[in-house]
Amino acid sequence: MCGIVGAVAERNVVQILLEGLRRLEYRGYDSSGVALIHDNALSITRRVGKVKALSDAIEALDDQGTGATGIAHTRWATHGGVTESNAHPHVSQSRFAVVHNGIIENHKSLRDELSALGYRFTSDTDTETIAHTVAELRKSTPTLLDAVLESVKRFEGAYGTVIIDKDDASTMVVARSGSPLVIGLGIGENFIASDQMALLPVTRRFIFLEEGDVAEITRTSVRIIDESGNEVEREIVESTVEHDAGDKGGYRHYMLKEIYEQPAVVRNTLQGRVSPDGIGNDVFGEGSDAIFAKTEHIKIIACGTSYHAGMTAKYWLEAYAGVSCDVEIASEFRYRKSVVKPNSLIVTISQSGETADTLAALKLAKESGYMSSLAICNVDGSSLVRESSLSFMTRAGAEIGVASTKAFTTQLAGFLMLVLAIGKQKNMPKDIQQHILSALTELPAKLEETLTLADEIDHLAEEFSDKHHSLFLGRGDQYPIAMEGALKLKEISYIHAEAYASGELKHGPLALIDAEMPVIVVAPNNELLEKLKSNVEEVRARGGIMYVFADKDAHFESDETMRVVNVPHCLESIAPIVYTIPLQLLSYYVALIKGTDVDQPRNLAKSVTVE
Ligand code: HGA
Repeated sequence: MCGIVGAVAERNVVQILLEGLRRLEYRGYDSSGVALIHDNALSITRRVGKVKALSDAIEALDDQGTGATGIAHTRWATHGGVTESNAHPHVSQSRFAVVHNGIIENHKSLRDELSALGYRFTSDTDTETIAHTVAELRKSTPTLLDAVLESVKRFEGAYGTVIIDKDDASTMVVARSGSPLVIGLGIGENFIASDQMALLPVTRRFIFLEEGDVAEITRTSVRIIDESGNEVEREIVESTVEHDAGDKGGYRHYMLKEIYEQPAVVRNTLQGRVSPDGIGNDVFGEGSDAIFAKTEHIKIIACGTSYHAGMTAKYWLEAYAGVSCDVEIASEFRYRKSVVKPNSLIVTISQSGETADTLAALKLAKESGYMSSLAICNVDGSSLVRESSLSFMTRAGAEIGVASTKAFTTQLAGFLMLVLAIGKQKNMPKDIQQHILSALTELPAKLEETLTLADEIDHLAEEFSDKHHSLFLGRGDQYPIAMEGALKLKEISYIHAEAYASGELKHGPLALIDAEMPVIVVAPNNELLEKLKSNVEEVRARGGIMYVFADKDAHFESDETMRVVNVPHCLESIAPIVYTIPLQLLSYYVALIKGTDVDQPRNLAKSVTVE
């Protein structure tokens, strides 16, 4: 999604801003731009396409981009097409420049009001209303900070925004409501960004702004006004994030690197939390065991891949720990009236911890009377973690590929630990506990073994090169894995893929089966195997071509209608995690053949900070 970087310094900040944008590139965007103040003049450069196009354009300028105060942006369009005039920064009165992440929902009425006052709009974006509103209110306020404090009262929707004024290069003013912003503290210079990742080359000291905060940032000072209008001090956090966005570690794509990192990051996620003897105390945060003892129901809220992790967890929590659980898409939950069951725990899942819909759902859940909240997240210090009572870090490390891989498998490992932690409080049968402990102990090695299927899957992928549609089938806790497999294929190869619980085949999708519609089946050797085999026969009888990822003991044989890939045998509870790997590899190799942009697929963005 959109990225913001800003700086007030004594030195020229243009390269800092461009490097910041490069570090946010992985999130997906369509255009970018920079505004710099130099000698009381504002210079704006914007380009459609990659940041490289922007940096080339800046290099070609007479002064090659000069300014000690500046703001920069990568845009993922929500309002207005992908054009240079819609790219940020937007400017009012040749004086105020604005970058913005989010959506100003009342932009139409603001546009009408401002146009009536004589402001001329040069873009189709909602963002331009911020620039003109600030310009208008600056006329009647003593400082830019005051003008922004007045302006935000008029905005409805979500924003993280940064505003500079060419007549006062000493200051930038920022406002956060529903879209994250972090202040980076330097020595004699200060920065702003939508993600600390952008500022790691210049500082490791950060202030995370909270909802409703407006801040005035100069080279040597930071003033923060909270949503009640009080000046507040916020904690300075020393970042521990280690990340070099430029490092693919010898792999062709970040996605492939991240697929191969899974054994190691799953091992990290388990480290010190679970041993062959059992799960540690309060692994999900201080007081978590006491909360789990009282928990009678779990509500899981998430989006996209994280939602599939939640769906898998529902099968596990109910089957193994005997705790009732339901799972809901955040964007649905946040806009409907729902009933809170007694002693319910809300569990949110998000790789970035900044997913707008999930954050809004958490806010609603807290207001609706859930007993407590737990965030399963990959980014420490993120909004979701800060706003939840309990948290569990997945330790997947920075995930750069837009299509999530290692974040998903570490979320699943986290959920199996949650089963153990809750089960411990609920007298889960010893044999189930022992099974999960043994399964988690063997998990990293099983993932490593499964990755050796890469070459076989690479060959298989060739058969997908001319396909436009596909069907993924699974049963039980493999149904969400089939959904995740279909999502991966859609995301990066642009092949239409649907997933079905295979028992649903005859209720509709069977009508689609023919030789042009590959059917991908996940078939571990579990108690549903015979049922699944019947579904496979139904597909075969209708001339379908199948690709079956199966346990050797499931006894599937390759023939002219079926290609079988034998997945290493594993204990049942970890099978969903193990079977995720071949589906990730399949989508990756199909995307390679299709020649798509694997790490930044079209139209998609990482860290979905708009709803
Ligand atoms: N609404 C603005 C910004 C979009 C955004 O935040 N995307 O992540 C626009 O369309 O320019």
